This record gives sequence, C-alpha cells and structure tokens, in this order.
Amino acid sequence: MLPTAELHIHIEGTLEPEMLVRLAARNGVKLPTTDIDELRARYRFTDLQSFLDLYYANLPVLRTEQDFYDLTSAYLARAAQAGVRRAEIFFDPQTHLRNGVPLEAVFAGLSGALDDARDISTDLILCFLRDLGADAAEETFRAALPFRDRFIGVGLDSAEVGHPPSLFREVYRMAAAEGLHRVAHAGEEGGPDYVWEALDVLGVERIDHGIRAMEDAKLVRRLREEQVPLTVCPLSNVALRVVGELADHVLPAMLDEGLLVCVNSDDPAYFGGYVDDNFAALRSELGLDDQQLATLARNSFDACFAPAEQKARWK
Ligand code: ES4
Ligand code: ZN
Repeated sequence: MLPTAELHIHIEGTLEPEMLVRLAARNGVKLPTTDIDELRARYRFTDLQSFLDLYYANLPVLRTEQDFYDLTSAYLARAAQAGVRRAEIFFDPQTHLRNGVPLEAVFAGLSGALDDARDISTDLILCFLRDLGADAAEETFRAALPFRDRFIGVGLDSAEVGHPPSLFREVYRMAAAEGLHRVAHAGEEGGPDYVWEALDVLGVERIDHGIRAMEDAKLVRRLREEQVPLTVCPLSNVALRVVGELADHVLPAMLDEGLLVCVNSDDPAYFGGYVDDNFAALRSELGLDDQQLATLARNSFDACFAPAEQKARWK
C-alpha cells in the first residue's frame, strides 16, 4: 500500500448506505428505502448537481455528536487501511445548521473522532456552500469563530457553475486575517476562469479538482511555476461525468506538465471507492506505472498543511 495524504475528502461523502440506515434508525429519520442494494443503486449520477441532490437528501440522518463521531471514525479506519497517513477533512457546517444541528455537536463529534485516531494525522477544513451565497458564508464563518482552534482552513464547495470564486472575496479575506489556510473547488465543472479567480481573488494555496485548468496553457504555466497543488479525484470525475471514462482523464497530462497533482477520493461512499481504489484504477485503467504513482503520493505530502518536520518524516 502506497502511503499517501488525502487532501480532498468530504466527510459527509463517506456516508455509506449501511451507516445511513443505521443512523436513520437510531434517529427516527424516514428513508425512501432501507434496502442497502436499492440505496446503493441510487448512487448513480449524470452530473455534479444530480449527486449533490442525493448527498444533501441523505444528510438529515446526522443529528448528534455521536453521529458525527461514528461517521468520522469509520472514515478514518477505512483511510488507514488505504494507506492514508495524513487526512485534511472537509465538512459542510451550513448543511447541518440547516438541518437543525448546532455547530457544537458537529465540531465535538468530528474533533472527538480525530483526537481518538492514533495512526493518522488529521485536521479539518471548513467549507462554504457556494450556492448559498457570500452573505451566508460570512455568517457561517462568524458562527464558527468560537471554534477557530478546531479547523486549519476554509474551502468552497457545492454547485460550481454560476457561483464563481470572486463572490467570496470578503470571507476569504476574513479567513486569511485569522491565519487560516485557504483552498477552493475550481475547474471541476467550471472553466479555467474559475481557477484564475480562486488564485487571484481568493488567494488560495491549493485548487480542488482543477482539471479544466488544462484547457488554458497560460494557466498551466502559472500552476507549474508556482507549484500550486491540485487535488484531483479521478473516480469522482468519472462518476459525475466530468470525464467520459478514466482512460480519457487528463491526470497523466497534468503529471507530464510538471503540475503538483495528487490523488483523492472526494466522496468515496458515492463514487466507487477510497483513495486506494483510486490508485488501483489509475494503474489498471490509465496504465500509470510505479514511478508515476509514487510521484502522486509524494506530491500529496508536499501539498499538505502539516508541519514541515512531519512532512519530512512521511516523504
Ligand atoms: C462535492 Cl465532488 C463535489 N464537488 C463540489 N462540492 C462537493 N461537495 C461534496 N462533494
Ligand atoms: Zn470535492
């Protein structure tokens, strides 16, 4: 197993159908079906929005601190098996607030599970839902400030097109002033202009996805010269039909261009696998060799926000 860091993982996207059914029963939440096979059959998508619709529809089963603890513990156990030594975990507080769960319960469950994970280095990144707009993001950020020491950065996710990074200039300025790291989803369904904006307007240190940056040669040069990390999620891109099939993926071209790309699972319960499954698919379906896979793993440690002495140990 190749040791790696996982830098693009939505904890809500690790909700396997079995856990969904267990939490629904525990909390008295009604599901359309409790048949695992039927639930899994619904995990099929035509685009990002069709995935997000199901992802948000499932999340009301998360109600208590214990639910967040159990979800996160299950991910960390599976990630350790996948060779993950370092995980920087996204969470979507706005979803849970909308579902009536207080931030205290979300943070307590997540950070409780991180504290109990002995074999894996972890931190949290708070994501704003871009389709809820900038005012909601700022309000969420202020509400999260009492928990400032529980997360190391902010991100931007959910429906991309029509919600460009530049709308979020102010909340990213507030996050920078707090000394937080900044990342953003860009260039998944949105074009290269979204990647430019994330860099120039939000000042992000990493781009999540970024595969459509390959359509803009000037942007590729910028990403290479500044060695901006790109957290690519191959199985996610296939599941959401951002690419036709894995054999068509631009990841090998990104490596050839000298970009700092790494491999991640995004929403593994929904997209057909964890980070080890992504690595295996890159080998079997894209023909990446040991050296290329090792480069991807090494890049992930370069790209992570852990202290330098920890990074040196992993590499
Ligand atoms: C997401 Cl794949 C993806 N893209 C954008 N937002 C997300 N939230 C969870 N998964
Ligand atoms: Zn994502």
